Amino acid sequence: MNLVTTKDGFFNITVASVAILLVLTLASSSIAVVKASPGEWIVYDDDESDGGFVSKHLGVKFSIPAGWNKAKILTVKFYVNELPFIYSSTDIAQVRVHVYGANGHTELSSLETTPYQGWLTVDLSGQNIVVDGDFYLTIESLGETGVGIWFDVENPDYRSYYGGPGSWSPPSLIIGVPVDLMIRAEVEQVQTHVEDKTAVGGTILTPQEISIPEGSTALSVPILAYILSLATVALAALVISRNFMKKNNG
Ligand SMILES: [Ca+2]
Ligand SMILES: [Ca+2]
Repeated sequence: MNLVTTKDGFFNITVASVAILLVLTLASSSIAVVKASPGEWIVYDDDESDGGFVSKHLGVKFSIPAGWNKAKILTVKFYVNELPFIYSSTDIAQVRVHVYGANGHTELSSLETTPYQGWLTVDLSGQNIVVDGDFYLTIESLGETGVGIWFDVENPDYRSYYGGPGSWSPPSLIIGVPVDLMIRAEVEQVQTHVEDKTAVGGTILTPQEISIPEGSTALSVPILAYILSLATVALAALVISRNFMKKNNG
């Protein structure tokens, strides 16, 4: 029995809307559940330079924060005190920033940039470099002279090197005391997430690495379950009401 009344039309639209909501809710149950993770700076210097060290290639070995399994490298900062030059004091050479793995010679990424004095900041977030342990961040002069980096002598961490991949040496070999070259890394925790395969209507996904930038949010399973139950109750109520109206009208 088809009733062509204003009320019946209203119900048809409402039932269709609830059905769409249900479909959307079921589809969204495959959204990953992860927590936002802000970037964190790894710093081995005390923020007060005590001298500068010049070399063609120098860097620092970093360890990801305690308790982290994986980290994405976002930014590197080099405190430059002397620029590399090619032919004259006005002709500044490019530098190449390298990321090496824990062994100090497996290159994970590199990019060329124009150096400047002060905190030379290089964005590596677009390189999508994910590490699961130690890594090296280095700066290589592409000019005829080296590049100079400020260092700190207090509380040395024995992580600073000059030379090149496979042949790193501590600056103390030349200047006699251990130093921390002022090179810093910003990293973001990467969490490994396994999708809930029991979710109704959810797509079965394989474990994946998801990196959530600061300020991002993700819907949680309890919220989705709540929406789903509300929609189900609303749909049931509408169907009952409609049947009731049909009986009364017909
Ligand atoms: Ca110092
Ligand atoms: Ca230190």
